[in-house]
Amino acid sequence: MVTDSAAVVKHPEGLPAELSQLTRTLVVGVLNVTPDSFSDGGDYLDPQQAIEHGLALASQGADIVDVGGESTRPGATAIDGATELSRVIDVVTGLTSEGITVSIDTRRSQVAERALEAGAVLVNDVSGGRGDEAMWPLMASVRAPYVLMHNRGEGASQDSLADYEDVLVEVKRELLEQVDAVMAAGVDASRIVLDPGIGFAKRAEHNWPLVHQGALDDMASWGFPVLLGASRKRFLGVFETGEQRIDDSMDARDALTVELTRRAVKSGLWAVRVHRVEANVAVVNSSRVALEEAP
Ligand code: PMM
Repeated sequence: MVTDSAAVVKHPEGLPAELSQLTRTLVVGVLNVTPDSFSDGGDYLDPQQAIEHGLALASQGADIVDVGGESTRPGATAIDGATELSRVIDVVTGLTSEGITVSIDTRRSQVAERALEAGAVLVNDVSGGRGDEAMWPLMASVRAPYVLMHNRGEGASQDSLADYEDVLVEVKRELLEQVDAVMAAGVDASRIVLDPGIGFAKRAEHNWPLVHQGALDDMASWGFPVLLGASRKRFLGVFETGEQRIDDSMDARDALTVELTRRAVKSGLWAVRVHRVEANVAVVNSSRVALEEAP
């Protein structure tokens, strides 16, 4: 029996059958193969170490391992497509050959295309299609789902673009405008996943309202599967009032991330993208237990 403790999720078309038959929120594990991502930069730059970490995320219960080769942190060093490709391609191949379900976190069509050829099942584009004009034609020609994230610009310019009167209304409007554009480029609506882009062109005062239960409920009604990527982000270090938390350790941010996963599950969001997989999987599963045990 379905109660409001966890809503049934909507999947995009084009996912492998093992995932699309699940009725719960999926857990996407973060695997950054970069020297400079903010929380795990440099940890997995060696392909073998990256593959081992990806296998560990999957064994902890990640439904998808999201491999990225370019840091999106404001101020991160820009790299070219060849460098990004050389970081990720062996890792994607190594994981898919072990039967792991992989997504590719890239704004470059060239990287997306090679990763799909190497067995990745989804393209996660934090640029919302602004990073490479060949991305949408590529996505129109393949079956894989496409994560379209809200963003207003690239790199260091992002902070100056964080200007909102009503962040939820504006994020929704801007994302749906991008949906129209990506569909006009030939991508089928059924393969689109939306993402509010927590931390992208947004400060803490914009991120917090986006993760209120009511806002997540609203996102779940936008007509598309929604992915939430709040894990370990900087805004978790401050209260909603703007006051700094005394404990802003990664452990504290992980604990808050788990709390947000609980909300995402309750709202029926499609997936959460997280660094600490085990604790988030536990929340997803305990919500399901509550669901199954409900009278
Ligand atoms: N955040 C980051 C990278 N990729 N992808 C999606 N879809 N949504 C996000 O919020 C997102 C992302 C940056 O975080 P990281 O450096 O911890 O990976």
